[in-house]
Amino acid sequence: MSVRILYLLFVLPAFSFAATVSYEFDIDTKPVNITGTPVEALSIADQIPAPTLRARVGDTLRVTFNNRLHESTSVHWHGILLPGNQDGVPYLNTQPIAPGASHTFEFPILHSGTFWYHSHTELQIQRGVYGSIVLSEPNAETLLQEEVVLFSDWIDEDAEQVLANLKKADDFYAYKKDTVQSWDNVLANGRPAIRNRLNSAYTRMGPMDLADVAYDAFLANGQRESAVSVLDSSAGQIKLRMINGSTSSYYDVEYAGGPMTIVAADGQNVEPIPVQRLRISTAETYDVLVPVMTGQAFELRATSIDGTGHSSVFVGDGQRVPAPDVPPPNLYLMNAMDMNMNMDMDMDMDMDMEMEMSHDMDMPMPQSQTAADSTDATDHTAHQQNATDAVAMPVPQQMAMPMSSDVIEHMTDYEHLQARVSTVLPGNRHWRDVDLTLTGSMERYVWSFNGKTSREEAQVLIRKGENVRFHLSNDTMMHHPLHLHGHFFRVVNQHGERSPLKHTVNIAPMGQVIIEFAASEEEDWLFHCHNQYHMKTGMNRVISYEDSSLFTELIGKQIQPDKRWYRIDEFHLMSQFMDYEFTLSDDRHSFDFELDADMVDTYEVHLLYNYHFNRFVSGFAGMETREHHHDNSHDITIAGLNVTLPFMIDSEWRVDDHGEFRLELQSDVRLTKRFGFDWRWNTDNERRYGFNYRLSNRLAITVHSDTEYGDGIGMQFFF
Ligand SMILES: [Cu+2]
Repeated sequence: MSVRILYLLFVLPAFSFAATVSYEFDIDTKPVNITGTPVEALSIADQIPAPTLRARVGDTLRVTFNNRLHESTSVHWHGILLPGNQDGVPYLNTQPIAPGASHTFEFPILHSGTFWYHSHTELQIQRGVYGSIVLSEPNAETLLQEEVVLFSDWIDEDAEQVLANLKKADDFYAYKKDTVQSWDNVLANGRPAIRNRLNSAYTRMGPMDLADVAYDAFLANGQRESAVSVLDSSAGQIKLRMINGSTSSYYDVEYAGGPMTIVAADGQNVEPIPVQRLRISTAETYDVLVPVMTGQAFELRATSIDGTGHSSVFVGDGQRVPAPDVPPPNLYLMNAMDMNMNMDMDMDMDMDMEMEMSHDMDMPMPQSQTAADSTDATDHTAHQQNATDAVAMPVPQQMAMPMSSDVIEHMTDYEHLQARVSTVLPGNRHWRDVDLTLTGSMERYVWSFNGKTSREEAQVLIRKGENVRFHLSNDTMMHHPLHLHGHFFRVVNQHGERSPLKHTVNIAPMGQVIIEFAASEEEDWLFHCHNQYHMKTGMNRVISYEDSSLFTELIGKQIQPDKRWYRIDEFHLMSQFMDYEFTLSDDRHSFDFELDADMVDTYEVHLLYNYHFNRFVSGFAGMETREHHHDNSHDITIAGLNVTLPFMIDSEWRVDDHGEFRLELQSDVRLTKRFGFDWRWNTDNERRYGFNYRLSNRLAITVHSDTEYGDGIGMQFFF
C-alpha cells in the first residue's frame, strides 16, 4: 500500500479537528538481557524505549502514568512548551509520583517537532524510563515516510553504583575502556602529544575526557542493531527524527547512503544543511532527510564520541551498505584550546571564516548586528540554495557524485544552524546578563556552576518581561549538554537575526556559548547539565521568576543530590606495613581517616576535616597520633592547606600545635595503563616511593621503599 493511501486512511481524519489525545501507561520494572547478563531495568508500558506519543498542534495531550515501582518516579516533557505545573520536575513544579500512585498530565500542544519524555527522578533514565514524542502541524502535507530513531546508552551495572564508582576514582571507567591516559601513549604520539600533556599538567586541567562512563552497549530504539523498512523508495528519501535519549553519551552519526540533510534541530525547523557526519549531544534532537534506494539497506550508525561502540539502524530492504567507521578519537592529540579556536576541525571551511569564528569565540558579545551583515551570511545563502537542490536530487546520482564541497563533513557545533525566520527577541526590553561558568572535575566528581553546586546556590532570579542572556563558559575538560526547561533559547551564532532556537546546547571543553531567551513564563524552571551524573552531583540552577510562589517551599529536595555523602576506601597491605584510608565526602566537605602501621611498634593515625574551596585548594584541621619505635611519638593537633600544584603535584602545608611546620609533596605518575610510579616526600625528610601494577580498577600489586617502614611488597585495594 502506498504511503499516500496510508496517509489518507489514517492521518487525515485524525487531524481534521483538534482532539484530546489520551494515553495511559504503567511504569514498572522489566527484566532485560542486553549484554548476555540478565538484569532488571525500568520501563514505561513494558517497553524500552517507551511508546512514541503522537499529537498535533491544537490537540490536548493527556497522559496518565501508574507508578508500579517501589520508588517514586516522575515524567518530564523535554523541550515542550507547557504550563509550569505540567513540567514534571519533582518538588519544583510537579509532585513526584509516589509508589503505587498515578498521575495525569494534561496540556495543550502549542508547537510541532521531535521531542522526548523521560523520568526526572534520580538516575532512572539510565535504567530505561524514556520515550519519544512527535508533534506535528495540523495541516502538514508531508508525504515522506518518517521514522523515530531514539539513541540511548546502556550499562548493566546499577546506575547508583556507576555514580559511586565515579566518585571513587577519576579513571575508574577509563581503566575499563582502556583509555587511561598514560605516558607510554603520550610518548608514542610524539611531540604534539607531549606538548598537550605538559600543558594540561602545568595548567592542572588534567587530560581531555570525552565520556565519564564505560558503557556496555549503545542502543537505537532499544536495540544495538535494527532495521526499518522503506514503504516507498520512489520518494527518494525519508525523514528520520533522531533523539539522543542517553544518560551521558554523545554520538557522531553517519549514514551510509550519502549526506543527511538537517531540517530541524531540537524540534525547530532550520534551513536545510547537508552534513556527512553529525554530532548529537545528550538530550538534543535532529530531524534529517536521508536518501533511500530500492534494494539497498543503508546503515545509520551512531558512534559514541569516546569511540567505544555504536548502534545501527539499517534503512531500507535489501543489500546492506555499512556506514564508514568513525575513527576513534586520539585523546592525546586533542587540545581543548585548539578545539575552541577551531571548533569544527574537520570542517571544510576557508580561512576567512575560520578567522571570524575565532574572533567570535574570543569576544563573546551579542552578535545580532555584527555577524548578520558579514559576507559569510551571503555565502551561506548560496550554500542553502545548493543544499535545497541537493535534497531534490535523485538518490543514485547523489551517491555517485563526489561529495559536494557544500556538504559539511563533520558538524560538531551550531555555527551552521540557521533558523527559518528571525529569532530576534522583543525590543525595548530590559536585558539581564547572567554569567555562568561551568565548573567541576573528575577528581572529586562534583559538577557545578560558578564553583557552587545547586545545594549551595540554587537560584538564578529573572523577571517576567525581560530578555535574558546567559554567558556560558566551560572551565572543564568535559562536554556539558545544558538544557533549559520551559523555554526555547537562541544560540547566538554567525547567522545573527536567524540564530537557531534550541532547548539543549552543548558547551565543548573550555568552550563558550551565548544563549538568549525572552522571560515570558512564570514560576520556576530547571536549567541543568543533561549528563545525568553531572546533574546529580550539582550542575543545576532553578531559573526562578521573581515572585514565584513555589520556589521557597520546595527547593532543596529533588534538584539536589539525594545521596549526599560518598565513601572511598583504600587498603594497602604490604610486607612491611599496612595503610588504611577512609574518606567520606560531599560536594564541599570531606572527612579523612588514615591509619599507617607496621607489624611491630610503629603506627600513625590521623583524622582530618577538609573544606574544599575549589578543585585545587582545600583547608584542613584535625589530629594526628604517632608512635614511633625510634623517636618522636606525639599527639598533635594539625591544620593547613592542600594545594594541587602545577604538574598535578599534591602539596600539603601544615602546622601543628607545637608550631612545627611541614610541607609534604606527592604525586602518582601513570607510566602505562597498568604500571605506575608514586612518590611522597616531606620536610621532615620522610620519603616513600614505589611502583604499582594494576590488576583491575580495584586491585594493584605494589613495591614500596619507605624511610619509616623500610622496603616491601604487597597489594592495594580500592573499594
Ligand atoms: Cu555536564
